[in-house]
This record gives sequence, C-alpha cells and structure tokens, in this order.
Amino acid sequence: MIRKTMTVLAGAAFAAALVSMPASASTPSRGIVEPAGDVSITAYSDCPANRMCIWNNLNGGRPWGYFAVGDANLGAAPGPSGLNNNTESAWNRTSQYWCFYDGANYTSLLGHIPPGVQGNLDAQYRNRITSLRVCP
Ligand SMILES: [Ca+2]
Repeated sequence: MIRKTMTVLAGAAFAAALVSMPASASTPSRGIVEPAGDVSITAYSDCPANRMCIWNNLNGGRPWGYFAVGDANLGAAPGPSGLNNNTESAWNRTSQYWCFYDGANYTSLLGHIPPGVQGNLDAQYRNRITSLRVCP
C-alpha cells in the first residue's frame, strides 16, 4: 500500500477541515484531507455524483460507503458497516460542506471537507469518524 504523509493546509471558514487542499488554496486553516497526488485513485471512481463518499483505506481503498445527507452513528445499523472509526479517505461530490465528528450524534467535531475535495484524511483524523452530515 502506498502511504503519503504530506499535509497541506486547506482554505475555508470552518474551524478545521478534514481534507487538506492544494497549497494554492487561500486563507489557510486546518484541513483533514490530503490531495490524491500521483497515487492510485482507481476506487474513487465508484463514488456517485452528489454524494459524500468515505473509504476504510487510503486512496479510496475499499470497503467504503456513501451518503446523501449523513449518518448519526456509523457504529449502528442501519448504514454502512465497518466504517465507524475506520475512515481514511474521502471524496465530497456534493455542492455543500460536510462536517465530520469523532462522536455519535454529531458530537466532538473533527472538521469539514469542502465541496469537490478528494483525498486522504490527515493522519490525525484517520480512523476516528463516527458521524457525518452536511454542515449545519
Ligand atoms: Ca470516533
């Protein structure tokens, strides 16, 4: 498995971003995703349009799940199993910011992923997400 450790700051108005954006982004703030770069991105192509997709492994590595509005607890059924505290990469194919939380029911905010951003979560945010939603 290819692992990247590069961290890039993200530009956004939120307290923290889950995904880092390219260095050219303005208004630095903390990001939680790294750019995909030149690593394999084959699995990213599974992500449907207008959905927030998350993967258990880096670089869009399966298994994975996708969401239209969010999930209050990845550890509870119904919903994608195995994703709780087990997300390492993501792609926001929606037009809205998504917020990600360490706790269930949208508690302990980790940060956000801006529209269109795809990449690996910054190392500090990997394997922690328990709930997610379109940012309120
Ligand atoms: Ca968690």
